[in-house]
Formats: sequence, structure tokens, C-alpha cells
Amino acid sequence: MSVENTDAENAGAANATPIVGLVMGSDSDWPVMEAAADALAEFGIPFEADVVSAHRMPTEMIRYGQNAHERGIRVIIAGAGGAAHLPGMLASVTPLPVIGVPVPLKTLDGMDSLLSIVQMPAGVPVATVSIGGARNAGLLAVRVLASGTDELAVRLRGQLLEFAQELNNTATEKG
Ligand code: RP5
Repeated sequence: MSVENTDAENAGAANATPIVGLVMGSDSDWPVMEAAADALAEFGIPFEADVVSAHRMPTEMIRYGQNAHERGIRVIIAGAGGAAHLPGMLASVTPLPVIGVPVPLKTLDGMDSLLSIVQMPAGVPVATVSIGGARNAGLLAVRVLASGTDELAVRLRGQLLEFAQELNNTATEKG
């Protein structure tokens, strides 16, 4: 199931094969996860956005994790709230790097989501960003893709350096 979106999705990368899988437990996670989509779009990264609930559609979720790399996906960003097992479950069946986004719900301010995602046992790594930190998840995915020496990596490294410079300039202006 695709998330109904967005101006951001695949901006600058229309019709390209997705290389980032952006998934979430529910379409109610989209207002938080959209920031990851925006970051990917800023760097022209082709991505797909889907709802792949670990407990409502476990078979599809496992299939997604098992097949993603064969479809050309290179990084998975997974967001979920509450008992947020989606990132860890995906990490258990994929060889790809998984970046987990704890989505804050009304109760517990997202602490439940954070602890569910961050406390993975050794051997099943999930790179966890802050509560609601979807933008950093998108930027971290860009950095993963910017490693190596292929054309994409070189282009992304150049963009990341410009991006860092802009951040520094903004910080200097603010004093
Ligand atoms: C989690 O339950 C989802 O990731 C979402 O954060 C939360 C609530 O889902 P809905 O009841 O809004 O579909 O699995």
C-alpha cells in the first residue's frame, strides 16, 4: 500500500527506480515521516513510501524486508509509534541498513517508540534517530548513499558539503 502523498515524493527523481524504502506502521505516521521524504527529495533520491505494518500485515512486512535489496533498495527508513517493532523486524530479515524513526503518539511522548526501536539486541542493528527525527533519518540515508566512489556517491558528497556550509552560515548569522 502506498502512502497517498505528496509533492515531495520523488521530486527530481520521477520514474527512477527507488533506492530508499520509506516505510511506516500506519498512514497516521505520515505527518512525522514526511520530513524524511522531504530530505530525500532535496537530494534527488528516488524513494518509495509505503505503509507496511508489522502487526496488521506481518506477511507483507516480512516479504518487503526480504525482497527490498533485490528490487534495488539500498537503505530502509522505518517509522512506527508505540510498540514500535517495525524497524527491528525489518532489520531481522534484510541485509540493508535500517534507520528507525520513533514516532511520538499521544501517550508517553514517544518514549515507548524510542525504547522499542533503540534497544535492539546485538546482531540486529537499527540506526535510531531522535523521537520524531524523520528529517535526520532522511539525511542519514543520504550519507549512507554518499559512501563509496560511484557517480551518485560523488554527487551526494558534493551536495552534502554545500548543505553543511549553509548550516554553518545560518549558525554564524544567528550568532
Ligand atoms: C503503530 O501504531 C503505527 O506505527 C502508528 O504509529 C500507531 C497508530 O496507528 P493507527 O492506529 O493510527 O493506524 O503501529
